[in-house]
Amino acid sequence: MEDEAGSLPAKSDFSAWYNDILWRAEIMDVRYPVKGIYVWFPHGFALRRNVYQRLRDLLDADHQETLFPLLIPKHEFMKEAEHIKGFEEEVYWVTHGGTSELDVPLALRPTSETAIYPMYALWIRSHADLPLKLYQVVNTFRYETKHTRPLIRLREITSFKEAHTVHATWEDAERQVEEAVGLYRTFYEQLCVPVIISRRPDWDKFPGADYTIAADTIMPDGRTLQIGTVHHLGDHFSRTFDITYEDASGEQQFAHQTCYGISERSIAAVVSVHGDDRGLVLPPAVAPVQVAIVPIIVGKREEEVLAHAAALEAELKGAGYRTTVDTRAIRPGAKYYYWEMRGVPLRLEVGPRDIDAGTVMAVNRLGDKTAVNRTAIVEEVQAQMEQFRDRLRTRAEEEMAHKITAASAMEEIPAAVRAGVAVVNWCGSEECAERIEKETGAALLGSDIRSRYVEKKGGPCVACGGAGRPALVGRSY
Ligand code: 5CA
Repeated sequence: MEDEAGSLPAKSDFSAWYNDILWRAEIMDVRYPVKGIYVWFPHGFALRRNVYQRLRDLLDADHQETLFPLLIPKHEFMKEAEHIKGFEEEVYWVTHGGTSELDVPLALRPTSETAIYPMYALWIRSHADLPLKLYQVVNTFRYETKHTRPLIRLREITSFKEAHTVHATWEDAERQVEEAVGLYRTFYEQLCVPVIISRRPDWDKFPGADYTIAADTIMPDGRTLQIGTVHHLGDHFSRTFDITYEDASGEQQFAHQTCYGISERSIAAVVSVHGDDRGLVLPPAVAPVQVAIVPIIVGKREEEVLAHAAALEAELKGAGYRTTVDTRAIRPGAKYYYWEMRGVPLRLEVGPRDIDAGTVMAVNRLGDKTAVNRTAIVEEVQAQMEQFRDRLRTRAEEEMAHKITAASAMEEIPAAVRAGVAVVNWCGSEECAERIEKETGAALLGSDIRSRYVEKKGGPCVACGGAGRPALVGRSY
């Protein structure tokens, strides 16, 4: 086992590291024989379950969960012009039932607006039915033509959380957009993953939306990863699908809508932002195993040590910690390596000497070692977890801050985007965004940046010199 330690590529070679860690830490198996489609290992799935539980808990406060069909009839799918334009190259079609051709071809949902909204038209009658806030966690299919990558760019997105809300007015929907942005912020705070919120340029917004707000994180190689989007749909879809309600004075009105989605990119972010040369580093909130107890067995006191470890496990499990004792007949060093690779936040070592001293050796996944008091173990573990989480968050934030560079001239952009993202002033025109892209090779990702790492001051546009406002320029996944 230990011999393998050297073979996880260094994280500085991010692409190699990422590919390798997914199987070494048993997250995804990429050997499934369909391009862009991968398999969750049980350990990866346990991580997924914990991550999505955080998301569900946040949503369940004022959304209801639902489940809509995977198949969408062609005539519904083709109703909203912008939406079709955005997705037509990405849709998988089911055209046959057995050997007979279907009368109505069926799309595998690339997202579910056109599955959900015809039903919303039936369900919504009056202003009393609003707001309506539903979500589902489903698989969606997109025939991606860009380079596919596990957890990042999938043809079967297995963990698509999509929320679809309906409101009486445009302003109500706008408020919902803000709430959703807040919700995503909280979600990523829990994962200790720093995000930059910005507004996508119009040509990059969701097909059929008024505007799109995105959350991006910066990956170790400096490229950005869009890990959540919130869309104000205005009344585009309600006009198409005839989603109307009777207002207080008895008039029929078109509803206003939002939708917002998160995929397993959230897990790619956790893996990539926190992991290191030794493997995964997982925030306690989502780690499948939070505490790994390693008995140090020497000489005659084996039974005593094992009993001690079992009692420790029982106590921590009782306190709600996902705890395991590693009793395998392998050397402690091999166990350390094994649990480090899987990102376990805290390892507890107990041997005869610790028993005699009334202590337990606590080693967190960042390598901090402390002898803690056995009798107060639950409080000690809680304190250790909080400290670890805070360190993880601070470390991730510092790394992100390092990757953001202000660039006041076009020539400064290439160096800035090699390290991460450039913050430039931009006048808002597509022409200037195109020039930036042409001259620097990096894209204009967003404006109206909301991030404590970015200064809010405007200035002359880096392309045309006209009045500009801060915008993000970078290379994205
Ligand atoms: N209906 C809306 C909101 S649910 C929608 O589909 N929005 S989206 O197209 O922007 O997707 C939501 C999020 O899913 C994106 O922000 C991105 O983080 C993630 N995502 C999109 N395509 C893929 C893909 N092929 N693989 C993995 N994640 C993806």
